[in-house]
Amino acid sequence: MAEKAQTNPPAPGDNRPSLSLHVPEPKFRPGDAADFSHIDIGEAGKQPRPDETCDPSEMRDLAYGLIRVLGDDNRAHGPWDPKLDAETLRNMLRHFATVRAFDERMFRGQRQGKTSFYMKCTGEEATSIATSMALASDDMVFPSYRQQGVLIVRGYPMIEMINQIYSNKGDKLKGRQLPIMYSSREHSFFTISGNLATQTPQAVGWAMASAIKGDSRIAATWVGEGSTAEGDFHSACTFATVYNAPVILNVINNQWAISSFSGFAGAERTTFAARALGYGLAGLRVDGNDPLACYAAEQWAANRARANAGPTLIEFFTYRAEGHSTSDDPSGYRSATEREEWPLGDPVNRLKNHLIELGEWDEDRQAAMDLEAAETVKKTTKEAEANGILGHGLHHPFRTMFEDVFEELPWHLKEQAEQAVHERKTKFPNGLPNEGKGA
Ligand SMILES: Cc1ncc(C[n+]2csc(CCOP(=O)(O)OP(=O)(O)O)c2C)c(N)n1
Ligand SMILES: [Mg+2]
Repeated sequence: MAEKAQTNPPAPGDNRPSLSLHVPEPKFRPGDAADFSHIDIGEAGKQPRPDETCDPSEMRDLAYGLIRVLGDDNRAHGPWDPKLDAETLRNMLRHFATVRAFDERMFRGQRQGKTSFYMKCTGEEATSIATSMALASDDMVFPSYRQQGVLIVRGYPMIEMINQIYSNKGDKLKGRQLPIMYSSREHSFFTISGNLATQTPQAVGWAMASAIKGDSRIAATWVGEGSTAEGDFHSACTFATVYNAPVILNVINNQWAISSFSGFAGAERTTFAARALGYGLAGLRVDGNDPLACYAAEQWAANRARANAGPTLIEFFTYRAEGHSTSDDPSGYRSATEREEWPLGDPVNRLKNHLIELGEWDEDRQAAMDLEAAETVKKTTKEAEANGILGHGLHHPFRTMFEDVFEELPWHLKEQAEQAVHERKTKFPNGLPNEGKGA
């Protein structure tokens, strides 16, 4: 009897099969040899490019295939070739070099204790740099935390980024945001939130407001594939399609959400681009490591939005080449050979090789560009360090944590502020160790 109660089998005479649950498991774990031969990456240049105003039902296959422009021969192929001139391609390559150098230095800075946290975008650079180059500089962007490339493209001063990462006295956000959660109204860059996917309905709402006002600016948002499992993302898709909002929903499928593989967000069942179909949205699936394909897809979606032809959901299929953040060690949960076996290569090398193939670039110029990028980042880091680094006390004064929320501070917060400052002075009459002019 006791056993029966524990296993809860079907009642006697009931021949219905017992139900079972599927729990996704990644294909490879540490120690396994990764093998991506099951992934059909298709051929560059083979995907059709429909008119930007076409009905989503006419472009169904584009949600399941992979739009690719750069072939193994390093040449651009097919109707999605954005036909960018060499100067623009070199400019894109320079942004790549800058972001890579920046990521390297900030990661090292975290290890040296200059900041508490950093996140790299290694391998995914094209999904923010090439895409944002295809937008107008005043289109409103609602990024996630791995789109530092957008700020670099928009010319946001690098020192402001580092001041924010160091939470120092130059930090315009006054240390109130986690490092890398930038914000710049002047660069039409919405404040990054750590609460995953909240930016997606915000982007759609902004796009709706832009249309209501009769403005010409569109909105674009970036969200990780893992975050598409959040309810916010689905609300965003519903509002976008219902009101035909001028918005682009960029889904960055880097196949991992910290240590959870993309299967937990639905990747075993269908593509992320295919989600678009259920909502009646235009859906594109793109080789996210192909800078030309990324540019072309974003440009297509921007043209569509500007023509009031509707929103687009774009899945960029890519791979998170490094750890999730400085707090993560991927060797604990995924195969070490995934990065080298990943079939879509490295976006920086692919663009570089394309320019070399065109006779517009060479390895010496690349080495000089990489060096210059590293020097610029180093110099700017030194400048930012003069404003303080983590724990050196050169942060915004302690009491400022009570400011900037209310136009006039309510009495109870005034009391709390006074009490907090008083207690701090009592406890640390000479200031905190290493503290500058705080409190
Ligand atoms: C609502 C919410 N849930 C969980 C977290 C913790 N968290 C931070 S990043 C992350 C993984 C997100 O993965 P993905 O959306 O694929 O983006 P990626 O990091 O790969 O760029 C999680 C679970 C969070 N910040 N917010
Ligand atoms: Mg991810």
